[in-house]
Amino acid sequence: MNTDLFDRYRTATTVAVAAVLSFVLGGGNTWANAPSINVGGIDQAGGTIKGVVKFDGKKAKRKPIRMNADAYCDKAHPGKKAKNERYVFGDNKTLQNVFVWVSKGLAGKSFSATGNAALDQTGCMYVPHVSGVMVNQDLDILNSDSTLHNVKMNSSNNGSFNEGMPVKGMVITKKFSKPESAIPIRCDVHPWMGAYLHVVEHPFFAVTQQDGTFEIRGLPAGDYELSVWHEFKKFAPDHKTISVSVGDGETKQVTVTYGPKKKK
Ligand SMILES: [Cu+2]
Repeated sequence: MNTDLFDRYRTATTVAVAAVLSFVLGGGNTWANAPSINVGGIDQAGGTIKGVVKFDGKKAKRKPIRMNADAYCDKAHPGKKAKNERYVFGDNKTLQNVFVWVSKGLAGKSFSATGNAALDQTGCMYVPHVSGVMVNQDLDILNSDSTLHNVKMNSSNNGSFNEGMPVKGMVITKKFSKPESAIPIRCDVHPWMGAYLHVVEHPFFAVTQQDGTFEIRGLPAGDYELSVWHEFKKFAPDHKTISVSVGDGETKQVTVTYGPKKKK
């Protein structure tokens, strides 16, 4: 997958935001969920939650995606075909693309986003496949492909849109005024393209990497509940919420294990 352009774009955004935040806050990394989401207003001295999401079960085989309906897309993956991202496992029984967020404990506190989040269309895939933005944070949707994509979001709380993006390098910017879990994003031109966007009232969320890890930094000291989401409804977590308390400068470690959902 060609992610060069996205990486450059992301790096540029990150550097710009880091510069602004360094000026305002006196240096250091101040976003909770680098690299794709940059947010402000986070207390550097706060607590950290580190975690890993495991997968206990038989790893289902990921199917290669047939992109031959569009020669551009097909050629974008020479040799190795892109695979369906509905479930992505790591080598060590881990699960990628689990969205983790603080679902309780921040009532009465307000946070504002600094910098834009980004969603790229590259190699006829969405990158990242699962991501989060803050309420009212700008989301830049980029087309890095020399082919037509249309971005269709059907949201329950934030309205819907469907816009064509015919030109490479085109960017459209959207924002979402209400919290919402897992807004599906689709492209009508390429039926295999799919992504999910979560809209959160604060910056304390993360998406698991392929090794299952995630990290939420800069939390004000306090008692919290974390929630987890994964798109494949045949999987279920051992606990949907996790209670965790952090103090200033403290790091807590949590583990969540997904497995095949038990039949009722
Ligand atoms: Cu498309």
